[in-house]
Amino acid sequence: MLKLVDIKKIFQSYPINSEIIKAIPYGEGHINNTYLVTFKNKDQYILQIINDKIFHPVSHLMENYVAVTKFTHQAITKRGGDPFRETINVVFTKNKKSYVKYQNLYARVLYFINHTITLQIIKKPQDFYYTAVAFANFYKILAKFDARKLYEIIPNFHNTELRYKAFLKAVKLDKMKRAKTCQKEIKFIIDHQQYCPLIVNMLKKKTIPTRVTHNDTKLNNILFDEKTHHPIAVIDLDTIMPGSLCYDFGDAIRFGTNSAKEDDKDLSKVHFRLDLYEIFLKGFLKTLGKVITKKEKENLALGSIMMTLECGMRFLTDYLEGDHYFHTKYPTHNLVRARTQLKLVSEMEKQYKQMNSLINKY
Ligand code: ADP
Ligand code: GN1
Ligand code: MG
Repeated sequence: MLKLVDIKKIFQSYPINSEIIKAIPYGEGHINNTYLVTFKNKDQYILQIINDKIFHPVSHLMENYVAVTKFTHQAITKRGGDPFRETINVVFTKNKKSYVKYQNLYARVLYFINHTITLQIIKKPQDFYYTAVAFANFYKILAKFDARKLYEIIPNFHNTELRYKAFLKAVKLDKMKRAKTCQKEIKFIIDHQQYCPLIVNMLKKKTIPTRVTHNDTKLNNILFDEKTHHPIAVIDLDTIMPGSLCYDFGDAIRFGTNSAKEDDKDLSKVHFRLDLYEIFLKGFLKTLGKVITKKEKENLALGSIMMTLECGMRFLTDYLEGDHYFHTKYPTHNLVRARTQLKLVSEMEKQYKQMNSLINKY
């Protein structure tokens, strides 16, 4: 964790004429380190220490980030919205830079969107309907964004076939000697390998289009108004790259339809909620209208299973490799996460027919 003195030093690069009175760790992200920083004059900012092992070079990441946020800012202004509330805005340094290097760290500062909350689990179904509407509107905005302006900051991010190969390699190397503790999970993934190339191949054959997508459509990457629970902004824009709508839909389903937390140790609490799937599907399809193709629609249920399997596989790979990717709080954290994902996959498979027939309903 950063010390207050270091946070103060980072902010010396920024044109803010006040004194920091408080800085607290903020949010539940697995990748960056996020702080809420409060100044004496009551201004508040989000400070993020960028995970430069994952996002590199940081200059490319921030070029993407600035391009996308400027574009969304303009689109929101055009539609008469509040561009400082409905999207992320980067604060530039005194030297007009979008990030600073401090010692061996890379930091960026964002305008804090206040009076908002993030949800880790759906309690009111309507919140999930609005999550779908928020993401779908975001794609509508980005449909006009020129994908050639973006660096593929994590190449093959959702190439499930390559993720599977990386998983097999981690099992074989068994660097931490942990494979013996997760034989059941390893077998489950191997038994489900047939899913891995399906969407990648559709993209390759252009059966479904490659679009500018978010690639991390977790419920906690949406800010909701703290009082009305209306969706305010789509955040966490580090992974915006060319991708598939089926994956983005699937990732939102993976996280949001879970009746328990992503890292619940009690698997008896973890269930795939078909009712929430239907609500999200409805909001997504109604908002996207003709933007989504027939083939994409047909593969939304498949995308949900695949993203959940992929995520389970990624957590287990990281567990086997010694937790170098996702932030963990205890040694089996990634294994616990993998288990919830694999349980969800098996429940989705049992309800696959219903998942598909609901698509025809909307
Ligand atoms: P990570 O990649 O680690 O998930 P995020 O960009 O999602 O990082 O930020 C982590 C959390 O910080 C979010 O889930 C949200 O709660 C909070 N957050 C991030 N940016 C803002 C912002 N501009 N205003 C308010 N809250 C924010
Ligand atoms: C990470 O950044 P965060 O916590 O929103 C990860 C996603 C995973 C997710 C699993 C850049 O998301 O791909 O699906 O954890 N982000 C990156 O919870 O790898
Ligand atoms: Mg996040």
